[in-house]
This record gives sequence, C-alpha cells and structure tokens, in this order.
Amino acid sequence: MSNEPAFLSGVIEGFYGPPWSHAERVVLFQWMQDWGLNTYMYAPKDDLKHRAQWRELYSETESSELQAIIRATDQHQIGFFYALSPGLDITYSATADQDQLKQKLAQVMALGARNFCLLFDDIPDQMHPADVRCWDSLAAAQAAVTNDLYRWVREHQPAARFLFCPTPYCGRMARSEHGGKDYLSILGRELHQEIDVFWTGQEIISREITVPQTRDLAQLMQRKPLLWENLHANDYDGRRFFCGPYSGRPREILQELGGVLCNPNCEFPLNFVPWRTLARFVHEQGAWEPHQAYLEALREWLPHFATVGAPITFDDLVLFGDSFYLPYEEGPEAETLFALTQELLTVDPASRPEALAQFRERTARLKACCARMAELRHRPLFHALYRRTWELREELDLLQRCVEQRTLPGRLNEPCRSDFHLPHTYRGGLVARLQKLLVQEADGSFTVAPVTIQK
Ligand code: GDL
Repeated sequence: MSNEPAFLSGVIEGFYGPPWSHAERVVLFQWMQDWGLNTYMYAPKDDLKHRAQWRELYSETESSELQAIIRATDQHQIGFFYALSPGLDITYSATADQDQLKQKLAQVMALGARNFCLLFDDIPDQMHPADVRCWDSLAAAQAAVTNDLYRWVREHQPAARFLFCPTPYCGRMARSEHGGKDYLSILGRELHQEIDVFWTGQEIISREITVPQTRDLAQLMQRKPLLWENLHANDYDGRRFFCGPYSGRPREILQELGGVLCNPNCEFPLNFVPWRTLARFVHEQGAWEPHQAYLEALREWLPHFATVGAPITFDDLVLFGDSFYLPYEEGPEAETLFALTQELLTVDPASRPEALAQFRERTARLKACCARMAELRHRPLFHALYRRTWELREELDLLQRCVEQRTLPGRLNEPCRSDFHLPHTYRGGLVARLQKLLVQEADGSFTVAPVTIQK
C-alpha cells in the first residue's frame, strides 16, 4: 500500500459573501457523496469568527450549528476541514496569539472537527516589528507558527490532515514578490512536510493550468500543490455567475496535485454543473471533453428548472447556460448570439436575412427563458438568478429594438431610442459612471476615456 495521503476532491466554502445555510450544505454533502467528492472545507470569508474576529470563540448557538455541519459531513462520509484565517491582524511572535489559535481549534475539535487549515490569503504582507525581530521573512514566521500548531493538533488528533494557504497563492503574486522575496521556496523548506499547500494557478482565476507549471511549483514548494480552484467563483463580480464545465486543466494534472477543491459561485443553487463536472473530471478515465460533460450535467440539472407555467426546455437551458458559462469564455450558443448581434449592428440587416432570422429567434427565446425563470418552482434558484436574468432581458430588449429599427426604411443610421432604457435608471449610478472613466485595452492596460463630463 502506498503512503500517499488520499487525494482531496470537493468544495471550499471560501468566498466573500453570505455563507450557505445548513440545508444547502446538507444538499451539497448528498451530491458529493453521490458523485464521489470527499472533502468539504469550512472557510466562509464573512464568518466573522473565521477571519475578522478569529480569536473569538463560537457562541453556544454557533457551536451547535458548526457541530451539525460536522455531523452531516460524517453521515455522508465527507472529510470536514475547519479553516481559520488569522492573517489580518495576527502577531506571529506573540505567545498570546499562538495560544488563541490553539484555543480556537480546541473548541472546534471538541465539536468533532479532525482536520484543519490555516489561511493566509488576502492579508497585509507587512510584518509586525515584533515579528521582524524574530524572523527574516513572512514565510518563515507563518511556517513556524503553523508547524507549532500542526504538532499540537497532531498530539490531539494523530490522523489529522493539515492544509495551508500561502500569502502569494498564484504565479502572478509570486512573481511580483507579494509576501516577500523567495516566499515559496522558504515556505517549501520550512513548512512541515506533511502540510499541504494551496495554489490557484498562474492567476487567482486561472484560465488554464498545465502540468509543467504544476511540476515547477511542486519543486519549489517541495510537495505537490493542492488546487484551490477559483474557476467558478463569482464573488468578484456581482453581475456574473458561472455554470460552465470544469475545464482548462488536462486530466494528467491530477497526478501532480494533492487534490482539487472548488471555491464556487456564492449562490449555492448555481453550482450544480461546476461540481458535477468536477466530479467527473476527477473520477473518469480517458479523454476529458468539458463541453460534452457540460451538456450531460445540464440535462441532469434541467429538472431543477420545473416551472408553474410553460416549461423551460433543454435547448433553452443550453442557450441560457451558455450565457453564463466561464470567466474567460461564453458557451457556443451565446457566442453565436453575440456574433449575430454585432453583425446586424454594423451592416444593413436587410442584406443578411438569415442572420436576422437567427437573431430574432435566439433573442426571443433567451428573453422568454429569462422571463420564465420567475416561474421556477425552485424559488432559491430563481432568487439566485433573478438579477442576472433581469439584466440580460433588458440588454436583449434594447438590442432587439435597435436591430429592428435598422430594418425600417431610411432608419439604418438613426440613433436608437427606447422608452424603457432611460438615462440614470438604465446603466446609472456612481459605479457605472466611474467605469466609464477608464477604458481597458486588449492587453489589459487602461487608458483615459475621451470623456464628455455629463451628470
Ligand atoms: C481570492 C480568495 C477567495 C475568493 C477568490 C475569488 C483565494 C485563495 N482567496 O483571492 O476567498 O473567493 O479570490 O474572488 O482564492
């Protein structure tokens, strides 16, 4: 038998925003058990006692809620990891803070937790003067405190698995020396060999992750990285969500990793396809065809879209899902819709009858599908979707008006007007105005927009 620790696959509740409800987590554990995902990590950024007030112990009510989650994971044979994120204000050299870490984990251990994680992502990378006197680098300080806590945990839980999220947790951060020079090699050298280290790829949200990148990192950190997978996270953009397939990583990468844990969309009901396809990616052999896996997962998801009125069909769901696919790409149906729209806004629609017919069919179907979401029986799913469906309908409606106007005799180049898209109430507000000040170029740089100052 090999001594390699089990490959971790599953979910991190590790985003900014409201944590999930107990009922949602129970649904998650059932899915995970059905699909063969083995790990759930509790790390909601906005649980105050996980991060901003990490020293505070959980109240009696909070403790029983946490205990109920741990019990539910046990019942579904899911490994539960409790993560603590003390980095915002910890003084690594302070014995009082080291004791606080132990007290906090002791409390959660008493509730049934056996595996733990320390997170040092999204924290200031400046060291406290007292720490500078003790260590040459942030990496050394974090490794020392983590090793000490790890040994303490192991005395109480000899089989505990322990995870760690570094301050530079992607290639871009490491290259810019976020966390200090040589952070990862110092960490690799000093952190206890049995502690797994998280990594999100070259970026926080990585379009692709390759085997060579992963091997290079493994060499630097002297262990296989554990993938903190942000591909479907949407906490950084409230207008989007991602229901596309797990993709952009070859199957061979699994051999190079300690595990893959997905930190997904904030809205629990939107994660069906991401998790379903992740589970297949982890378990199936042979070539990985993400788009095919996506279509199959959508078929399984379709019953969640039962309505009290006219049905949402599989084709509707594909068009809708393609509109909220992945961070770096739309699905093929949505891409076609975009191309048709762009074409009809730049040429005379009368010269492209086929494109016009397709545009009419798709926009009408997508708008109707968005409208039908309001009739979903699964209300939490509708509530998770409705801001996005509203916005998409509004844009489609405006574009239909503009394209249709262009088909009228003599109106091709006239400005388009809509009584439903008025200044201030449509695309209004300070954020929208601020966004207009800078234009992002294709290479990612920003230039000042040619502004007409308007209120
Ligand atoms: C992050 C945060 C994570 C957040 C994600 C997407 C890590 C390690 N930390 O940087 O909590 O959800 O980006 O915004 O990814």
